[in-house]
Amino acid sequence: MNFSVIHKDSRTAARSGLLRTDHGEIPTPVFMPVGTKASVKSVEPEELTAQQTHIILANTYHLYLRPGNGIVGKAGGVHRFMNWHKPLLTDSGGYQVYSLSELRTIDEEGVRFKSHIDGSMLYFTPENVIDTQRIIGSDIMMPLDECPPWPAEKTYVQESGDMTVRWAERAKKHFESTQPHYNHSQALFGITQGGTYADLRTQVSKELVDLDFDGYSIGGLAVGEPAEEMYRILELSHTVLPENKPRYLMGVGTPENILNAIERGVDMFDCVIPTREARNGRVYTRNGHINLRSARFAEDFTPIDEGFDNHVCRNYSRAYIRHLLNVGEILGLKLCTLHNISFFMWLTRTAREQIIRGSFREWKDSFLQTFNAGKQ
Ligand code: PRF
Repeated sequence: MNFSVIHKDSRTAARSGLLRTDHGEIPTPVFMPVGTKASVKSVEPEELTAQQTHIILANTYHLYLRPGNGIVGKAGGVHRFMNWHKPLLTDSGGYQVYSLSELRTIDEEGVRFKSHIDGSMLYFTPENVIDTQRIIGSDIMMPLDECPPWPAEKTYVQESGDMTVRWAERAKKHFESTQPHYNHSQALFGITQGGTYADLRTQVSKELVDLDFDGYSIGGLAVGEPAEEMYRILELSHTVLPENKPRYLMGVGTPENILNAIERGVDMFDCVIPTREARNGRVYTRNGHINLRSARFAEDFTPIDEGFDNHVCRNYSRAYIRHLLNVGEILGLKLCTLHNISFFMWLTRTAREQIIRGSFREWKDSFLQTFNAGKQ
């Protein structure tokens, strides 16, 4: 993997870059649709490509539980298994263990937890989640970390952050002593923690920078803290993380969060918002989001976003998609998903173009003004 910053905004910390992997190039800033279980729900890989998706995210935790390393290995890795031949990033599973499983116990060695599928007891260590990601064959891997809740006592966040750094060191060592299983190289990012405590966040970030990762994920944010707190930590991260390495803000977010994070130097994002909300009928337009299940769209034969150039807006009306949702046709969920993915890809692509053009700030302000004015 190789990353270059191509253009730096003169008035903000925003930058545009190019991330090169053996599965292709990723222009940044970039949004990564979530395909937790090796599927972006309801969408085929070629349809993702048609919506200009460059990279997707899958989860080590889910794939380890089902179908398991044996089957993923026999398939020749997740790219071949799911027929997605562009870049793939995997989360380590740490975060999912904390949010999904019961009975977890964390100690220095790793995290023991009960599977949310069959109740069996499982164990993740910094080393074995690297092994699993070697089998998955993701282009970009994440180390095991611990994401404290918000708010949390400072002493807890400190101890947890220190442990995340020790785990990152073990992950890096194991990464360096193992080889990819397939014919492409794999990168390993570090994940910063430290909650919203500036001194802890700085300390963890610096220690990870000393370990020299291929990129840096910013974890432990968007866990319930006010957006302003998150932005403050991003500003701090910008000053501590190396300029020539990609920065990935995990699990973010709304269009507003994404643009504000780009303004503060973030390059990569993933979030379930576009895909999950689509399945509840919420679709994004440049005038805010609307819910297509609403009766007020019953006779609205205009596209979701008039003049928005994507497959769904060119071919279908609000009334038709509302009808599909109303009668429970699965095509309704799929069209909403395709549209939202296309919208989020447009958002980060346009941010990139505006950074290159030198007009990011103005564009962002005017986009958000229109977007927030129309929100309902
Ligand atoms: N750690 C990991 N994955 C994550 C997070 C984290 O802190 C977050 C927090 N927003 C989302 N996904 N490993």
